[in-house]
Amino acid sequence: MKKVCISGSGLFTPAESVSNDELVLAFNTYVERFNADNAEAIAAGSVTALAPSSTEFIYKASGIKARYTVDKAGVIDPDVMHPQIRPRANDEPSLMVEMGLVAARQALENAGRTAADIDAVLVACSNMQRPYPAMAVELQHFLGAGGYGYDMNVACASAAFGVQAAVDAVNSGSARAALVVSPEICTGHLNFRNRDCHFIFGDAATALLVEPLETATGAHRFEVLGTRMQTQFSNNIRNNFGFLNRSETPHRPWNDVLFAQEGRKVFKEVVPMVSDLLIAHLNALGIEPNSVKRFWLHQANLSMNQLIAKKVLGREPSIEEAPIILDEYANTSSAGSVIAFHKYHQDLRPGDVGVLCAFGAGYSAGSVVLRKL
Ligand code: CO8
Repeated sequence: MKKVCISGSGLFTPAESVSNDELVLAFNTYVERFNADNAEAIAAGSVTALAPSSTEFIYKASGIKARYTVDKAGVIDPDVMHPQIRPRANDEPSLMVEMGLVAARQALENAGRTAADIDAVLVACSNMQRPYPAMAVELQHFLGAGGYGYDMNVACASAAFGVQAAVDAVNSGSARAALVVSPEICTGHLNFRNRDCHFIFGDAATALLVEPLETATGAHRFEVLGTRMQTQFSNNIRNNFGFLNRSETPHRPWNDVLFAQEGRKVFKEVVPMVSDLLIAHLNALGIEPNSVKRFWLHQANLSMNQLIAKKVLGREPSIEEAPIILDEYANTSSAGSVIAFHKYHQDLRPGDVGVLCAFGAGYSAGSVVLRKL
């Protein structure tokens, strides 16, 4: 088996950020209007009054302070409450590809590579802009790469599963080098009128380059010591959007084809699943958890990350050991753990071990153990 490494990473961050205060103002304006418009029915008991959201709750419950979005104006307009995106002609790059290209080019540059050096492009993310042609094939085209591309969706764990597929492809020789690109426009699938989840997600795109260790030349290379993936069916995080929506009779209500979750159940069930996975994976590789210098964890909830790291280490993690980006980015689904990796890997020393770990709907979880060269 060839030794394989991650030799470069890239990140695209949208220009506009929405603070909790701005988001809550839009939500509460919508709530006041709804309650005023339905005052009689609320008084008669046939409609339930909506409750306001709060900045304090959002930060305390999740650790999120802000999120980036592809369109701030639409998200914070109480009459709209979703991003508004210009429809593009078929020969223009789609928005997801435009975001993915920035991250992909940066990953190539950081690895000292060009598009000519790769022959696999995997677009691995939760939210695909369309079913076909594959986003990956479009990205491959605009990047100018040869070989092949395909899309894969394992929700928030997509990037970890993408790394495993890329490692397998490079190992087996089916690709010389492979890019794993995770463009996420989560705000497009978020119900900004649902108090339970209106604050959770943001938009971003990431990329990782996977290539043989022997020939990699990037300044920050990480040998892939092992990958381990796990899935377990759950309806606690669900999105019913799909091509059969048109045919379902009667039609589902619009809010049933957006993101929905039972947040508390997810928290309780995913923490043990992920910590057990990490402990077992490190054990199998003969690595003592306390010798791991960094955990680049999926970024959904601050307390969840702290608890997972605590279960793995047997003590509280420091912020350096398990860095947090969700205060600034919120949950960017598959991009989250890679954003943490991208921003917090340059200080590691040769020999240091780190774990990239992503988890989410499915349930799905993936662990990628890395050693700095
Ligand atoms: N403002 C004020 N109060 C609120 C608000 C709000 N915005 N929302 C809820 N409350 C109230 C509730 O009504 C409740 O009141 P009461 O106690 O009177 O019943 C109280 O606050 C507590 O509510 P919760 O129990 O819901 O609050 P939690 O402490 O559980 O926090 C969280 C909610 C933050 C959602 C938390 O449960 C959490 O983060 N859980 C983990 C979720 C998670 O990790 N999910 C992963 C999802 S990502 C994924 O895999 C899918 C990817 C797909 C991407 C699609 C993009 C759209």
